[in-house]
Amino acid sequence: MNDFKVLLKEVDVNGDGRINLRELRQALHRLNLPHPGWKAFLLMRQVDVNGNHLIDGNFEVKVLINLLREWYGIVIS
Ligand SMILES: [Ca+2]
Repeated sequence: MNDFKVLLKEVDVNGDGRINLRELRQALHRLNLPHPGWKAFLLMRQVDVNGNHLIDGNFEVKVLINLLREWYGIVIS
């Protein structure tokens, strides 16, 4: 498990193993990224492939990690 997944787990406040918009915003905030609220909204729109308003499953996490690299240059190994 990499650091980002650890972080996601930490911000998974309700512990259901999935990340909602509020939890994503907290994750961006913890990473000291600018405009966490707005960016979380934009990220969720792209990452939530199955449209259930949660980041769930390895595929969506992978999409999220790719976007963080594209948008912020954050490399998560
Ligand atoms: Ca989803």
